[in-house]
Amino acid sequence: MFNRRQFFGAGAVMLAAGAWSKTSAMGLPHAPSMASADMQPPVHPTSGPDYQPVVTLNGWTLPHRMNNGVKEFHLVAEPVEREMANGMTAYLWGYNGQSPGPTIEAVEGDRVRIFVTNKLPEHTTVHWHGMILPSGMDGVGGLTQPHIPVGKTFVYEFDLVKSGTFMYHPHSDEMVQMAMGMMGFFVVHPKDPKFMRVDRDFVFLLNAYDIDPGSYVPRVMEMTDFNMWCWNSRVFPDITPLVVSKNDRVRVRVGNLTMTNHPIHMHGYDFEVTCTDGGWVRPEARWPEVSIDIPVGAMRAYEFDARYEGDWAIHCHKSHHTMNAMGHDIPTFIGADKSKLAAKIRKLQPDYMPMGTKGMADMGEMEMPIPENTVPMMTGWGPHGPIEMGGMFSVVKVREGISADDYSDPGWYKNPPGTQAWEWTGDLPDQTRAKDANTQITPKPTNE
Ligand SMILES: [Cu+2]
Repeated sequence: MFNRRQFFGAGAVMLAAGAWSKTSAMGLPHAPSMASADMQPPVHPTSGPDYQPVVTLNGWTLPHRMNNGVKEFHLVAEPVEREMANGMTAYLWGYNGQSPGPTIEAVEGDRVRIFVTNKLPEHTTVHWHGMILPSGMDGVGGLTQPHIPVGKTFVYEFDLVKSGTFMYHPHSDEMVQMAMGMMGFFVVHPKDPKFMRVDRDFVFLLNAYDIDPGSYVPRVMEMTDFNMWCWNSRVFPDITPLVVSKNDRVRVRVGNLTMTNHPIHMHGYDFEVTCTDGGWVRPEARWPEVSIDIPVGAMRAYEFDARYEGDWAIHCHKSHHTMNAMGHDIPTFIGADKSKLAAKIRKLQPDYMPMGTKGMADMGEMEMPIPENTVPMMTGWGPHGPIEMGGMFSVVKVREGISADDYSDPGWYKNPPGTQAWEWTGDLPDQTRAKDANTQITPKPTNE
């Protein structure tokens, strides 16, 4: 066991010893594990102040127990198998069976005691990003505590002095452990149930991996060239839709633990940032947005009133981030005449099809043969054809009369007659620009 004196400092030993012996008497809290990558229903409070619980896209909330007025949680850092999409599983590191770890929810004013058991093959710690707490609880291995050795359990205990949206992740071999998926959300609800109350509250973390198609383990040394752009270690078309009842007040909390910024864009609405990982934004300090840049190592929460029914896209506006694994070395062939080349290649490989001469849209439509354990670069079918997206993309589905705890997919929106883009079937005026759809934009070769 560790030396309690190192942990709490000499002055606090007596108090801490009291707290510790009570805890020991109860033993470790249960550490539930989640096998599913499906979004789990919100967990309403059973004691203390009321709050609107969050839902974690393709995730879940960690249960707790009460021990003499302290909320106790048990995180287990361990290797996990995460289903990133139907047909693709990644071998990651996470907490309690999944990556990201479960969302921790508590209330401003709570005292929390969080047990962290290390079942990784190397040491770890947990840092509570954005929390106001004693230095010795900050989880920086080597600086504020010894690293948690393999097989050991450490205890973090502190008061939640402010409400807001925080994150947790290791501060111990951080590059590797975060590249392997170790992260989670920590939501502290306001003590006043009426303060900043919403009807639906969604949370997700932006994370990125470099996983070669057909393989299972992320390349942890990658600095910039990631190929799996995820929300909660999940990619489109298998990210849970954000289901909302018309006229709900909705909050979306987005944390960024990737190595680049992500401008998150939501269609159909304008909205305001109401919270960062630093705290709530005063009403007079907010301004309207339709895209919010989420900086690296930061959280932004925005809110809107769901006045407009429909299926509204929500996605990262960096278009390479709405793609799944792809070969980054593919040259651009738009406008290139590959017919002669295709004929030559077909002599060697009869099935060869030239790709990308008119853009890449054909990739969304074709069921291309792909290696095992990967997902197509762009995919997903909507009610009107291929959606041609991947990665950081989902749909906000606003419908009339969805009951409070119902987050099940209502299917595709049926646009009322006269409110959907239609095809012009009358006369077409003379085309003054490209007369021929196959116009080549590369110079014709002169020496063939
Ligand atoms: Cu992005």
